[in-house]
Amino acid sequence: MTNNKYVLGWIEEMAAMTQPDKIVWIDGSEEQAEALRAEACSTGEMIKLNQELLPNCYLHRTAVNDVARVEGRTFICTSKKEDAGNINNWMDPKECYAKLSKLYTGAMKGRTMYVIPYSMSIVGSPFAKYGIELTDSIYVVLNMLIMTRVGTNVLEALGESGDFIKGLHAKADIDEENRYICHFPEDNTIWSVNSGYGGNVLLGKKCFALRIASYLGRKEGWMAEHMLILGVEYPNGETKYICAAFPSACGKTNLAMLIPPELYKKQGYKVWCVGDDIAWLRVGEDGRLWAVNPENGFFGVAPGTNLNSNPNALYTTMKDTIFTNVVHNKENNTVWWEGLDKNPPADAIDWKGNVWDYTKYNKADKSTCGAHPNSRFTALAANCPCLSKEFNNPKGVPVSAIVFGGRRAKTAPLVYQSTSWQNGAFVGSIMASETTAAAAGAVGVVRRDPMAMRPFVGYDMGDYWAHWLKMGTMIPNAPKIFHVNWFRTDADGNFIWPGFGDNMRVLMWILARCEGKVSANITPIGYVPNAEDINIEGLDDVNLDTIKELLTVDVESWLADVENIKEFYAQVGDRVPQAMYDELAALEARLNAAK
Ligand code: OXD
Ligand code: MN
Repeated sequence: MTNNKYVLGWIEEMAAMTQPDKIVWIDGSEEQAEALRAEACSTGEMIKLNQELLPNCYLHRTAVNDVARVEGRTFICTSKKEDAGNINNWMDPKECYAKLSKLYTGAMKGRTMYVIPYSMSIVGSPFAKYGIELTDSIYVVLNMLIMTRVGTNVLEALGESGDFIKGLHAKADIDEENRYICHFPEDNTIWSVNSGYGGNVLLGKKCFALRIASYLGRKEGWMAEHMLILGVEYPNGETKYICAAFPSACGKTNLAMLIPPELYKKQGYKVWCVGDDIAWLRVGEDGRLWAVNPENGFFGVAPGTNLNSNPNALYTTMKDTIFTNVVHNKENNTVWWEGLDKNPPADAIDWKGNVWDYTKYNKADKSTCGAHPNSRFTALAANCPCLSKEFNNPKGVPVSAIVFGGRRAKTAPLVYQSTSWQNGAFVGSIMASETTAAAAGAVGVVRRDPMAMRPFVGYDMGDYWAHWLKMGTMIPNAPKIFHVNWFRTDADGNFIWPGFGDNMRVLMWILARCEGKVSANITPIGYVPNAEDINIEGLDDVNLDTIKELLTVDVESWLADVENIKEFYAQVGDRVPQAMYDELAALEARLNAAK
């Protein structure tokens, strides 16, 4: 498939270590994919679903000990510990290569090594970066065929160059104790062993497109961010783009595929999805910031996805999809998950492969769920009904606004705008979510998750913030930066804001601000809307007083938050830029003055 000596030499070395019986190159063709699907079904690795109801859809179950990303076993292996920083786990590269080499030695005996040449972003685009993943899992191959652009054209585009990301994955024994997801940013290398779960083994996604790419972005002057990208089309046909970063479990995929409320729909507004998870951002010749989604599909959480919460995601999964760890509905050979509808199948197999009795399901006890709470669909972006026509534009889309968000019961208002790029980067650095009653452990514990990148920055967090600040000086026409919180609760703990499609009402204020079309109130934390400027037409349970409540800035709880931020900054360590400390001190002073 190629004469590239860097590619061939590296594969030879990895094959000598892992000792596969055969090596198969993945060419991106449908014939080869179909043969692999058939092989996976013959071994039980996948189950072919009802081809009339779910054409080209399959079900896979991971090992029960292997259902999520493992942050505790994820390492950034830079030669100097301080370059990985305090927030990441670090291992010395030499030590890590030696340790993992032992785990890889002979790990592919009796198995096939698949060679997957793939591109993140459109092959040939100025944004594109190439990778090769070596894996002994057909499931990984089939997922990569959905999530990235795979094929011989990648090798052609790479030519003789050694500039590609080398990813090695072996399932080995799926042994939790020896599971490692290791990144060597100085060597463009990722090694993953003893897992078969998507986030740990689809190396193009979190490992490459965020951890390694964030490192490359810093070196090369661009940004890799954990952000959705959506376009709002106005009735006159013009489209404005927004990138948004939220910690997990805050509805990123739902926002990316938002259905406009009737009020906007009837005027001709439309919302288009460019991406639901990752954005690569570069400064364009016109001085604006441009974004692409480097992925080719969605690796979305299934539970809770339904015709109300996210019809576009549900339609996207109705063909060409791999479901992982959901319920197998034996009645019609389809799938089910909690929150899909109110009709759990009577004849069903749960995510562990056991007979599942839905009458024993108790919402408060996750162990009774039929689908794992982190069960997933891997679906092609091309099948998404609201996919933006710019999805395949190699230039990307120009970004008007960057939105950060968190899950805060009281502190953060529904929306506010930062006062500058530097202040916006500070707002990103203090992003946080509170644990909810739905999760195990204490309720209301604040987890700081800067820019939603806490588990995904491939280097020191303080240096990452410095890169954000530097980027601000490189974008003459920078997007405005906002913060939203859909999760304010009343005294009884009920959500006040309806969320979902109605979030568009907030996005419209954000875009109006970007165009200078609406005024706002300056508060100690930034610009907050005049309550009248959030359009509530057609909302039953929300009136002007509700909006006023949602927009209040409670000085005391913000001052308590400032103390928590100081602790977090201290934890990030001595590379926190002085500008961030200046922003923090200025915030504290403004809050004290407002007491
Ligand atoms: C994801 C995540 O799977 O952020 O996208 O965990
Ligand atoms: Mn994500």
